[in-house]
Amino acid sequence: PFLLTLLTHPTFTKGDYWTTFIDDTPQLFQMVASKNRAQKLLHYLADLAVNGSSIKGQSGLPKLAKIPDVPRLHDDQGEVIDVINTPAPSGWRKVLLDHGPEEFVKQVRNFNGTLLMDTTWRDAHQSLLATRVRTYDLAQIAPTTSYALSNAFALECWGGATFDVAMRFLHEDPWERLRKLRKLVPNIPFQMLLRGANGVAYSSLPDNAIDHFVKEAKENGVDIFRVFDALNDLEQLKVGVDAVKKAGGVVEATVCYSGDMLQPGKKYNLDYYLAVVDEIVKMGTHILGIKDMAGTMKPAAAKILIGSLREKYPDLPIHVHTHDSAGTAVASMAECAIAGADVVDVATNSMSGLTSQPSINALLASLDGLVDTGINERYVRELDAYWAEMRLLYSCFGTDLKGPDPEVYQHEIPGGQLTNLLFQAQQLGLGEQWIETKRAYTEANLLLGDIVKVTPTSKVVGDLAQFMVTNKLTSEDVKRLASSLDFPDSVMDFFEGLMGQPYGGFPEPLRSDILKNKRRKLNGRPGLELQPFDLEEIRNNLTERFGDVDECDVASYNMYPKVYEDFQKVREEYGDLSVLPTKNFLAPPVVDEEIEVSIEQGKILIMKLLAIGDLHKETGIKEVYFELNGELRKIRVHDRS
Ligand code: 3PY
Ligand code: ZN
Repeated sequence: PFLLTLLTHPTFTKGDYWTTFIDDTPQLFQMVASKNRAQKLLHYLADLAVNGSSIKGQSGLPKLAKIPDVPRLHDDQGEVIDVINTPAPSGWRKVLLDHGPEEFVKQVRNFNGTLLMDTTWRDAHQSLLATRVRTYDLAQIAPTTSYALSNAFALECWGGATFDVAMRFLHEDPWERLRKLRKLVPNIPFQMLLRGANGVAYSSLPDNAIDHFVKEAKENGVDIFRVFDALNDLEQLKVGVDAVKKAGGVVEATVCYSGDMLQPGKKYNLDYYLAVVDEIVKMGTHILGIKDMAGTMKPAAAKILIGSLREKYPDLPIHVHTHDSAGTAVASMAECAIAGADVVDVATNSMSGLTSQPSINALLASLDGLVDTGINERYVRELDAYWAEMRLLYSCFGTDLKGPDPEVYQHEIPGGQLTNLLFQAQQLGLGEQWIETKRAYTEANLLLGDIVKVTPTSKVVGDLAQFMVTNKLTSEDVKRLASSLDFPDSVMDFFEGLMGQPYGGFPEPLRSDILKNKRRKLNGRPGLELQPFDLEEIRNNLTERFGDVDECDVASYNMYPKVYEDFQKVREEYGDLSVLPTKNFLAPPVVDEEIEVSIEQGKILIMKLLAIGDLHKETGIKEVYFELNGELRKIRVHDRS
């Protein structure tokens, strides 16, 4: 392509070139670069045209065959607000940037009411749409969101599973997402979910990798870090907390709420939570997070828990997170607000309910006349029109969950995992399979010692449950045959101690039987056993292999080495796929449809599929013809059918 560009450049064709032509014409290289990018995108579209989508978890095509409309916001006089050219009203981020974390949380605590965090960009789509919402769609709605939610405490937009899924399944760079959104939303704090000493991975990393990751996250746009440990292991939690402190971020050290504490005889009861919070307060945190990942905090429990904490720690800002799996989240969050929580989590209406967070407008209505939130009810209602269309656009990733699951108080499956397991059971016809999965999950949890279940420990319980169902094993069978069974890796990791120490210790003799001759037994913090990463060497190594890399690439590689390598390979082949509209990322191009893509400021590509040639039987190749900005292009694609 370089030679072709060179030969067709007007200067060259006129013949009046000279030897320094290339040096004096740097735009030539830019032309070559953007032609390369266009060519790579055509390759992706051609492959999609011939072989269909290879995006994991996709079943069928999007129900919406267009780019969703960006809704318009109206002011009190009914006039349309020009959100692109009118700077959004300044919000809590200005307080944070002007005065720092201590003063920020003081003002949050002094706010006369309860603030809201919107989780739509992270947990809501993680819980409902397999974390598949792409940067393209978030960026489209970002300016409107920045206006509509300008008084929100924060937007949760990063961390959790989004990091892994962005690279692994969407082939996009999570860091680029963060930077892009940050630019578009300067006024609302950004919050991320950090899995303590696991970072955004599934088991512990060396401490220096966590410090490095958090530093980059802060520098690239995260303001507030919700740090949790899946077992409420304080040593593990502290690794994340210390990393955020060092990076200068707002620390939201979090206790995970597990099960219905109102039921008698529960391992995780009010005394347990109060004791954990005491330790968290001693550790030093700007905000206390309470993370009800399965949505098992009933309204009465919310009132007691938040009420007790409020009384004990009058100055401590409290932020509560829940899921609506049981259908009670609006009521619970209303109780939290009334009992003195400073922030509660909600999602936009069309991305709320079921395994996601409670609906923002339902909570606003529940609190109307009782508790102020600072949120403009009309703006968020108008904003939601976008997400109603997004549900259609991402319909190929949704599950068919139709209503609340009252059994969540028994099985305690976290929201995101509930959708996942349901999806798998659905493939097998739901019915008995689903009932059995839930029963096995409850049994597996008890076998493991009734642990706190959230990533990564929820995966351990889920894997063990599926192992038991597949191999038709009862709890008694597992105990009896423990030393000879070939358990899933996650179960082995858990028993080894790689996810930290569970409250009350590991169940014995099961642990010893399972680990026998296969794994060591860690009884302290796993990070103490891990060698620090040589970050410079990693960077040099990545530079050698992939060219231009930065500290964010190093952090991605540290979290997910293999996923990062695969991501780089896809990028090498297809370029930056995040620029494609979602419909064109998921659905094969249609003949004569114009696909418009902006690859950089002022650089628009218009691609149009013209025809797909016949299969060359000997080579298995099909030729796919496109028009690219009016020029004919031919792409050869291997037919994998
Ligand atoms: C995650 O760790 O991804 C979670 O959402 C836990 O709730
Ligand atoms: Zn959650």
